[in-house]
Amino acid sequence: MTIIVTGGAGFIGSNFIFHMRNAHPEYRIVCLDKLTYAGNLSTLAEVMDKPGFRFVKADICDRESVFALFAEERPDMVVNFAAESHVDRSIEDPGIFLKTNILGTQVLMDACREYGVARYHQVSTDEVYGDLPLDRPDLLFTEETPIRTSSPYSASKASADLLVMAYHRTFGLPATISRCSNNYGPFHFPEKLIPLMIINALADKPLPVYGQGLNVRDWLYVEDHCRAIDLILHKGRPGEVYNIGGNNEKRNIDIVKTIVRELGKPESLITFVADRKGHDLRYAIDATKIGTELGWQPETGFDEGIRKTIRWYLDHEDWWRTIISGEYQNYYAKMYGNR
Ligand code: NAD
Ligand code: TDX
Repeated sequence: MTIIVTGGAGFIGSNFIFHMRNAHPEYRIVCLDKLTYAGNLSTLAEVMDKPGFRFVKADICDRESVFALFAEERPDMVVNFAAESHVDRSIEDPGIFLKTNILGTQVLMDACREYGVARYHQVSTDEVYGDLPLDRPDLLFTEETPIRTSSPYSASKASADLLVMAYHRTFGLPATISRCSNNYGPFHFPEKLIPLMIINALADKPLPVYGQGLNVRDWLYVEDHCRAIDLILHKGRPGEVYNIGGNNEKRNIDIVKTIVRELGKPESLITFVADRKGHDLRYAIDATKIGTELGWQPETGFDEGIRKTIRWYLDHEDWWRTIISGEYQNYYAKMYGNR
């Protein structure tokens, strides 16, 4: 069994590679990644020279390179994590989101068709459903919830999902889609809420909470997401969408207060800053389908998961210090300088 994992040098893709090597040590895993600002080879250090693993630096939009890799590897399955993934960046510069997230998906699916790949899995997001009101806790996203996107990022992910369904129906591509809620855990890039707050708090820097911090996200420990994708690959039905979520809704302000408390830092570090444009109010996933059909349930509760995550950042300072030492400083100044 050979699986091509795109975007495997990023947060969830790398965790997925580690999961698959544990769960299926006999599989060959080929990671295809462009190594954008979000991709780091140091993340894959522990598997880099191991048998059964290969890293290839390439862009999923580069048809020639992608087809050449498929011709060489003849993969049985492809899992596409490669994407521009940060909402704030998509508000600054949407173009690259459309290119990578939509056209890159097309290239991968064309290669799957050409080489008769048995399963293409698209890693999507709950953000394709738009948002839910804060005062209706009874409402959740199901797989039937209409697509209604808010940001250029979510619009690009939704476009890719529509294309995947079109390739399934028109060409019979054996494709599945998963739509997961917010992940957290090791190797999360420090532009995202949880790692950014951990790293700023450790340096006693201001903790920039957008608006009043009342927006709600449904947090899932990354390993639970990886297990769900593994199950969908092996037991999911082609043409189906599976929601994945943690049943763990939290307001941003409560997440930040938890981090501050765990690190023994003062709440006075919390700074309310200008809100994100078009900021989605609340995400909440109904994961009944994957529970009933495939027997998946989240295993790591939030209290345990956030402690493990904070511990990981304390123990892996080299990893994040390298990341925040370069271009990240320009990004931070641009995004937060006048906020
Ligand atoms: P990430 O930004 O940490 O990693 C993305 C990876 O893709 C990086 O290694 C990057 O180098 C690579 N990449 C980017 N453009 C590429 C290209 N053109 N060709 C090849 N590689 C490219 O992202 P993440 O948080 O790990 O998210 C992975 C996937 O999961 C994305 O598709 C995202 O939409 C989805 N998702 C993320 C979350 C979350 O909470 N982080 C939740 C649901 C879904
Ligand atoms: O500095 C910050 N301050 C703040 O208040 C940052 C970076 C974020 N926030 C808020 C915005 C959101 O309400 O925290 C919440 C979480 O923000 P992000 O970490 O940027 O995640 P989100 O926008 O919810 O999107 C994430 O989940 C869905 C991932 O980045 C996406 O890739 C995934 O599809």
